[in-house]
Amino acid sequence: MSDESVRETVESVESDVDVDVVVVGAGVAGLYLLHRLRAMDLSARAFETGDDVGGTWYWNRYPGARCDVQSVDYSYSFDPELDETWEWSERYATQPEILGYLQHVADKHDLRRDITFSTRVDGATWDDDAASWTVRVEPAEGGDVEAVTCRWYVMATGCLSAPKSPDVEGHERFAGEVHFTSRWPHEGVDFTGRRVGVIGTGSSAIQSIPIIASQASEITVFQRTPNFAVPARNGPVRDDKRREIEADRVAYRHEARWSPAGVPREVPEESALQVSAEERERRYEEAWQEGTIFSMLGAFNDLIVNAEANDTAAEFVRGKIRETVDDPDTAESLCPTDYPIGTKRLCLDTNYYETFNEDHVTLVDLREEPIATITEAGIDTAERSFEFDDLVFATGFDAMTGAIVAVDIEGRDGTELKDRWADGPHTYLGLMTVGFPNLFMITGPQSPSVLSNMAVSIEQHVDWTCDAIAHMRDRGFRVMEPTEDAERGWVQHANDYADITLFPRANSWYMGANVPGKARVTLPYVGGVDRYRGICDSVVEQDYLGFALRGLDDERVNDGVVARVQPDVTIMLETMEELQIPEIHTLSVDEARGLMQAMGAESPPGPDVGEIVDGSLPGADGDLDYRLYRPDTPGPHAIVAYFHGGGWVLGDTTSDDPLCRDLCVRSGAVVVSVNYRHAPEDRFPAAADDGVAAVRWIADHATELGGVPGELAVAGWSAGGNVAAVACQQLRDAGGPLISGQLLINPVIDCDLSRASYAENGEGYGLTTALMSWFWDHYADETERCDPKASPIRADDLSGLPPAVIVTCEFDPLRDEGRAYAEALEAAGVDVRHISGRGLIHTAIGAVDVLLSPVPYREEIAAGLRGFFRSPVSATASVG
Ligand code: N01
Repeated sequence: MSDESVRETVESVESDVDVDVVVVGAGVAGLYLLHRLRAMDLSARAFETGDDVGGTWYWNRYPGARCDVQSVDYSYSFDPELDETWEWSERYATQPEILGYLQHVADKHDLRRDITFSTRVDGATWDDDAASWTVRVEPAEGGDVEAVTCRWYVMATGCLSAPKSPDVEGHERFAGEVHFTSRWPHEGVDFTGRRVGVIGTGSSAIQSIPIIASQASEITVFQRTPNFAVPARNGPVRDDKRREIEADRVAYRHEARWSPAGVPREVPEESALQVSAEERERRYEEAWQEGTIFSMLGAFNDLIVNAEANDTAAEFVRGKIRETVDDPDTAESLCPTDYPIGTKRLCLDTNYYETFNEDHVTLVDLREEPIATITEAGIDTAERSFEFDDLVFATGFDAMTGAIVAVDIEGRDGTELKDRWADGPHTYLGLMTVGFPNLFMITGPQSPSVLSNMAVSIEQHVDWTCDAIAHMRDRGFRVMEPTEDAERGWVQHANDYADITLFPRANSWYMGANVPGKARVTLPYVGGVDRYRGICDSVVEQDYLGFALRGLDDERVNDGVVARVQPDVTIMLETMEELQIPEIHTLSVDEARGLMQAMGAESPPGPDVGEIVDGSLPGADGDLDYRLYRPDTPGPHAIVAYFHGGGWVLGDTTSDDPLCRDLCVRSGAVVVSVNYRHAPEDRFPAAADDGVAAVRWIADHATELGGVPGELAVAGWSAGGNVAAVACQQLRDAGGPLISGQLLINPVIDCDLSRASYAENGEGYGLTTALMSWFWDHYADETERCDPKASPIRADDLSGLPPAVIVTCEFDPLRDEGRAYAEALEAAGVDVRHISGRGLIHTAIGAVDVLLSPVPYREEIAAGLRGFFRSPVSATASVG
């Protein structure tokens, strides 16, 4: 399109609406958005229910309200002058100071002229033909509804702005004063000499209770779930922090943008379980003294993914609570025990726990005596009646989605957003949602938002949104919308990430669990600001991957899914790249073996089994070592003859140790891992012949190995899967022994390296095409490779083989041959269970205690193994 025609299109695009962009909300997000839009020469109107700017900081005026991220970090970075001239009086500024800052920004950039205050947006409807939104606004106190049309509609409504309705029986009955922390009177409340009841013990309550207690004659705190709080240690901005920022402001802000939480800090490399108890205690104490919400959870790298590690931090904080609170019963009630620390928002406190040592402060543990009803005079619990002058509801918010679905947003074909999200939010990148074109959300669900420094996430979302609008405008597109695949993929990725963390274990507002009837899903994206920013950038670099763009007579659909590899697999691949591990196919065989052994020594050992016995058995041409893993349940057990991976070149009885332990524990079977002969010393068909000989010997010696005669499966991973598959064919042809089943995990099944999975995954996912060629070259001559003893899929007859469990992984070059074998076996009448590892790579299943995303597959594999056997087999223990 020529520049001239682009301009004409743009003009015609823009002239048919009242305003280019409607923005809902004039908080931190709305203000910056207005500033950006103005710089882009777009007309914009923001509507704000409050009578001034500030959003969260306008409404949350309860005593003690402060930010829990240091103010030097929780501030805009877009205006260097502002950054240099605004002085924060404290590390954690009070609500009035933060509000003053936002008012100053609005004044400095003359933003108020684009904002209509005291106005509520109560609906918005998309018109597909006109490619515009009609937004209905009305005065906050009621009055005539105005309709405003716009091309782009942005919800900058905040994540914690829709107060949760008070879901306590009888709440409307109370005759005294009622206050909500989220809607505090502007003139403040004087509690001097009054009897106050506070419901809730989240951040708002934890900040306000000590201050209310300093005024009230009596204060009673009704606690349903205790929270973890660490001391804020507020005071002037610390010199070291100030120096760090002033040394290089640009670099500091850059580091924040590319950090996991949006605040520069070192990322820990060690597990809490890797260090001594003394060292752990020392680091937690250091974190406790630091006074930030990031220090405690950032003390080690696994506190939010490993329950055992997490409990060390939780116990440290419980210890502090017990130390601080004099009355042991009250201290115990204040100790959270039923969710991991950090999976409910960690609170930052000033004298919260100390407050409970004062005589006029009472804690009521609602788990022991639930509220029966609120009465005219106060609160009746199951045990007692309380009378109050004031009731404070610190009961929280309908977080992340509440403020968005509070507006009746009607997308294409009349679909209501609240209906589409009834089972939880569906978004692409937390920015847009299918069926609602040109609707952007700033820090929407499934973006890092509340798990990060909001100021950093807001700027990133505003920038991304403005860049997307500019992209459309400059190319004459009027409509932008994610594709269904892209959105489905993102929701999957966000859920996959949450599932490898401990977040789902808490009934938190992160999970939507605080609002009765709300769908339970992890609302924020847990992968971190840095990773998320990288993904958003890569979507743009890939020409807006996952979006459909439509102009007047032009449509471009760039369908696709971003972040398909499982999150922990991605992290593992990144770590391997950072370590610059040499590519095996560039090494000599000895070097490769040395490298594999060194890497194996670094791996976690896998779960404990009942017993490990090393021995040897006769192979096809000499003795072979084996290692036997026995469950800790009474035998005899079914037996699995196992063959390790390593491309017929690498590996030994110990190289698949973690996987063998895992198979043993989960399946309840004895696993005998046999070290067959390796190439290039012993080339084809040595490994295949050894496999057959070993299975025969194990079958013959089942009783003495502690097995049940006749209950024998054959299993293997990678080249070991090849050995296992070949053994099944050979033994079928030889007339026995009878094999109960074959478990082939990412098996090598064919010498053809031209399948699509090689083209797709032959580089960058661990096992490469070059390495597979290296393995084949060492193992077999070209002329031998099509022999079914090397490429079992090429056997003339696949009927009569044992039932099979075949595992393939999405990002494995060997994926398609495994799938093809599963299909071929099935076509030949063999009972086949095909387990397809979504988002996994070749080495994922075996990375026991390294990767969590394959756990459900390991469980399914073990179930498949158990299904091979006639006698009941039970798993010995639960493994993570
Ligand atoms: O709300 P919350 P909040 N009966 O949901 C209890 C941010 N913030 O306003 O846990 C009895 O955390 C509820 O109990 P339970 C920050 O991100 C930041 O305090 O559901 N109790 C809980 O104890 C924070 O996380 C700052 O069992 C009921 C409390 O009410 C988020 O806002 C300051 C109840 C609600 O706690 C929300 O914090 C303040 C019922 N029916 C807030 N219903 C900063 O420092 C609810 N509860 C920046």
